[in-house]
Amino acid sequence: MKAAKHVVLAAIGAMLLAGQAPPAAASSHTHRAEGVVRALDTQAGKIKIEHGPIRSLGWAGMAMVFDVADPGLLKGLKSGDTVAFELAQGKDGRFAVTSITPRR
Ligand SMILES: [Cu+2]
Repeated sequence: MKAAKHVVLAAIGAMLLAGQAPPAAASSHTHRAEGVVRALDTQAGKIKIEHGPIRSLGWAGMAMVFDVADPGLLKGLKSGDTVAFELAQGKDGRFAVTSITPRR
């Protein structure tokens, strides 16, 4: 799974940085990205986004499903919307969308 690969890569990165920064720093850091909405699940609080490269995470562009920090963030969004969004890593290592804004 692509999302799982991200978690593994993030964990490796966290280990490499362990000597210089407390692990908690990773969870409070926010990453900015842009992409196109490909699917929405407002009940489950999930969104599939075809995102461009996210340089701050070392991620290539791809389509992937993200958890949403607050299901209310999905209100008014639809498939095909171009969006700017922010990601933050939770304590469980998973990345969740913390803000999302359509660009029409
Ligand atoms: Cu991805």
